[in-house]
Amino acid sequence: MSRPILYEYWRSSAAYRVRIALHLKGVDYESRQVDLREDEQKSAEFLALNPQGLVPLLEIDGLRLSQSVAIVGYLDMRFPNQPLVPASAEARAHVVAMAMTIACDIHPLNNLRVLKYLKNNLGHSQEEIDRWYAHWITEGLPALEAMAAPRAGKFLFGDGPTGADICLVPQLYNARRYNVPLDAYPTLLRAEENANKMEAFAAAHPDRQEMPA
Ligand SMILES: N[C@@H](CCC(=O)N[C@@H](CS)C(=O)NCC(=O)O)C(=O)O
Repeated sequence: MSRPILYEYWRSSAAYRVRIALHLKGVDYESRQVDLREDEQKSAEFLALNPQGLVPLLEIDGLRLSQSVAIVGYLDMRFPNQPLVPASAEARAHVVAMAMTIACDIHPLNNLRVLKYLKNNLGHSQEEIDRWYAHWITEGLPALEAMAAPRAGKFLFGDGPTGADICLVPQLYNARRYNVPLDAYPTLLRAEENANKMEAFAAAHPDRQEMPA
């Protein structure tokens, strides 16, 4: 296998998910930064790779894969060491539901293009945008805490990391950037703490990425 290439941005939480999965699977990869501050995701060059104009995009096995959850799923099947979803249908549905709570119902509302639209097209102030950002996190995390608590161990499901933790850690990173209080979510904080003790999660942290000049 030639070395996979991850088109990403150091602060992108969707890319952060894929970095965690690559590290958990022990897959060496090359990072190529797409500078979202400069709108490089909308350049003709990048749109030729991913017509959606979003990072991450992973080139692997002669394929171009977009959508972080789909990429994590591909990696999980391609490299079955350290499975990222439980084997039983019922536990799998639970873990995927937790991941989706973040990836479908919190994160997209706070994406850069949404925030830019609120500011540039609808004329909202930065203060209103910050409130918008915090609102969707504050609405989503209590539900996730309630879903996770009964079956969590060291991680959101049991004692090993799953796709749900892969979505959680970047989302909590975002929440902290916007000073969203997190004390009410002990299960989520425990999972985050245990995840960040693992080198795979630590190596994927934005502070450990190469930043564009
Ligand atoms: N559902 C997509 C979301 C990807 C996404 O929203 N990426 C953001 C960075 S976290 C992005 O590229 N934003 C650029 C923009 O909004 O213009 C995934 O999970 O990969």
